[in-house]
Amino acid sequence: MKKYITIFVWVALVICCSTKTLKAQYQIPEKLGWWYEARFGMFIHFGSYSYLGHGEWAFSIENWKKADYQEKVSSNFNPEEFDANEIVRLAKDAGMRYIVITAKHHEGFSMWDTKVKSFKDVTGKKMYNLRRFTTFGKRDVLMELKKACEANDIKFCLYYSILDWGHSSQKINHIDGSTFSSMKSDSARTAYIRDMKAQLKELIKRYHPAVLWFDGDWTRKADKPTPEKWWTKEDGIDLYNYLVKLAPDMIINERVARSFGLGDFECPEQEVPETPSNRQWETCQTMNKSWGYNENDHDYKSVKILIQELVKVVSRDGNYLLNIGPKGDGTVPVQTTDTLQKIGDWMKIYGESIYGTTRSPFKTEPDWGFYIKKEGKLYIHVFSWPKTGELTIPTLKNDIKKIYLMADSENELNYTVNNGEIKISLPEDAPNEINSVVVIDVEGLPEASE
Ligand code: FHN
Repeated sequence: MKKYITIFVWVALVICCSTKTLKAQYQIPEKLGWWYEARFGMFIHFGSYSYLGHGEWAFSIENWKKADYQEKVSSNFNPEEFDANEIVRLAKDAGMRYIVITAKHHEGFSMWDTKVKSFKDVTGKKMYNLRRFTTFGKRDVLMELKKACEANDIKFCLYYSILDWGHSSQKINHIDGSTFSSMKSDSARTAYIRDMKAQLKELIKRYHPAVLWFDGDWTRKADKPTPEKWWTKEDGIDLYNYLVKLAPDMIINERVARSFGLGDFECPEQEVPETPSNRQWETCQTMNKSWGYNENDHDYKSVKILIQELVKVVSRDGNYLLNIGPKGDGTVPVQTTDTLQKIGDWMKIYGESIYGTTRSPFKTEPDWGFYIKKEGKLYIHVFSWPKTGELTIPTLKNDIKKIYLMADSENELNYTVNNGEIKISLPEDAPNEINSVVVIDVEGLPEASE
């Protein structure tokens, strides 16, 4: 008998530990409140690489010499058709509530009129930025976008690359791909970090970004900097502390030095973590395969894939940052605007099942969709509509008030509650071919029965 009890206990332990155990719901720091509720944002990769139209890594992948790239690509960048109001309208209509735009990407071209002297072109004679290095003139595209965001209740945020292939302190590292840039010397490193902080202070004082989104922090756990591994965890901690002194309410991602638990949120990229994290997170995704405009990349993901990925991310308690790559003239590719329009069509009906929500209350995920919850509501996102006319979900501890289709809230659906299951009778046809939402109105925050 004892043997059977032992086996039973062992089996029970295996089963309970084999489901995706939810980590305890974490506390959201107050300054992240708006960000956590927003759930859905627009990423914009826009820089002199947009003029070339081969993506934002062209300088590296095409092995450009710095002088050639700056003369043939950057100096010709002329985004005269850039229309901040149109871009913000696209974001708003798509249901996006914040915008992160590249202020400086890896090639080091600054999108604003930086006064930090070391950010010059390869000759050392001209400042390497949109205002001073091109014929574009006096317009400040970051300020234009900031103003358009403010006029439309969208949060304005900036991306900044820590590594900088254009800066005299570094050279691009094709060999040791693990770090992508090599630092000339220890004194060059100290000077670069000083000047990078000066640039960041400029960005904060001028644009007051709601989020500073760092990238290009590739490093191993190098405790002592080396020419190839010149950015360390300590540097990341120091950078974070420097920034929060300048702007205490500004949100900063973990890529001040990733994988050390730094920053205010984790940012996996082009993937959805299998299990919820132990702190807030955001994943970023391209619409095609490129971040910066790539004239040869027509491989756009379907609207269905993007909407269903947004839902999956939110069901696992993440934010979704979907990217656009405007062309060199500043216009947005037609496939991008078309995709945003279609996402917006879905969000106009179902957006409330995304905004201000949190992860699924259940330990496991069904194979036909995802659960998302908020106070008083369980949103059942059904990707594959049941042919049986009935949807079965686990019971909740909460009292059920009513069950209905989000797209038809006037007509209540019949349901039964038995043996740990809620069975909901559904109409034959799905209200939405990509993702229909069934809503259960409950008392309080939805809680799984077990
Ligand atoms: O190298 C960058 C890349 O160009 C792009 O900016 C993405 C988006 O976050 N981040 C890095 C690749 O992981």
